[in-house]
Amino acid sequence: MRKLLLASTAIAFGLSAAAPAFAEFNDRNIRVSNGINEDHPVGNGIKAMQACLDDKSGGKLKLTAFWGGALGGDLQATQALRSGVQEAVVTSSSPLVGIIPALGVFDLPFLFANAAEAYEVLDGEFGDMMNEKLAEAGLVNLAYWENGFRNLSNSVRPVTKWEDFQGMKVRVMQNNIFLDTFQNLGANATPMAFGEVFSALETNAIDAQENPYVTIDTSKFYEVQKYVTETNHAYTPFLFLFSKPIFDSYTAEEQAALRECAVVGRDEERKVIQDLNMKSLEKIKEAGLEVNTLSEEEQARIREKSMVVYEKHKAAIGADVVDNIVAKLEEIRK
Ligand code: TF8
Repeated sequence: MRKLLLASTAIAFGLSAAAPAFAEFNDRNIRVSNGINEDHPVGNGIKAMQACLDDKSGGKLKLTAFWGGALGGDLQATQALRSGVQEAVVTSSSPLVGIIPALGVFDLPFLFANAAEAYEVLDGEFGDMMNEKLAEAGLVNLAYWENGFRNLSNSVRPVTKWEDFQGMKVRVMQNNIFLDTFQNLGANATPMAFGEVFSALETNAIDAQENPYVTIDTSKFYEVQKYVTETNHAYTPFLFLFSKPIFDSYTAEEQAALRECAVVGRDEERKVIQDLNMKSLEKIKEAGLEVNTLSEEEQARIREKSMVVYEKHKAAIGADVVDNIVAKLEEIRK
């Protein structure tokens, strides 16, 4: 017994002398701002990311998530990252187009046809190119997480053709491409921060909004809406952004762990969204909303009508960026 004890003590000392555990890691409290609520799949992604970070850093890198816009909206939180006063945010790309015009490429209507092609573009060279532009603006994108395909909800009438958008007061993200897409369909589009949407719908200041089913579910928009149409008009990614000034002050090991674990979190989040999407739709139906789809002809008609938005915004986004993604998508679809 005594021998055994001595032996194991020797091993313990030997180990700690050779390599003090996690010496390259410091205690870090990483605040992660979210506009959506904790029961959104981003919550699952952050849990998976934390488990990965615990492994890699021996519990030294800690994520503290804030939900429901508690640390401010997407844009406000992103500016806090740029000036180095907050560590991280999970945000849609769309409200950031005023800072990085090229991100507007993801707002072009009907750009991606399905999630698989979005993943290929975002997780590949094109996504890396956008990440370089983000870095120039003081933002490190650790990974592209999923927001998802956006669908329209409203409180006035079923929407099954583009004429139904006529005069409808639709909240859009603070972004000119979304504004034009909905004006072009005849809607009365109103840019608004996400945090104001629920009460604007509740008080009928606006009639409609557009977001993926999981957001209509977890942000409880179904409580204040009567109709939903599966429009799939855009796939806007989430970015897991880190403050570049803060990131640059971290050790190489800490940086690598954050990048690797953000990808682990991304995969979990995407998986949970795929599962939850249809469950959220069921919940929306059970809450009494009328759910419509667009006929194939109508889908083609709306898509056709929306193509003017590409030409109109191409120069502002960057002609090279638009041509690049269009060519990439053609290649994927071959
Ligand atoms: C929107 C976005 C938002 C997200 C979230 C608040 O409609 O889709 O749901 O950016 O962070 O503003």
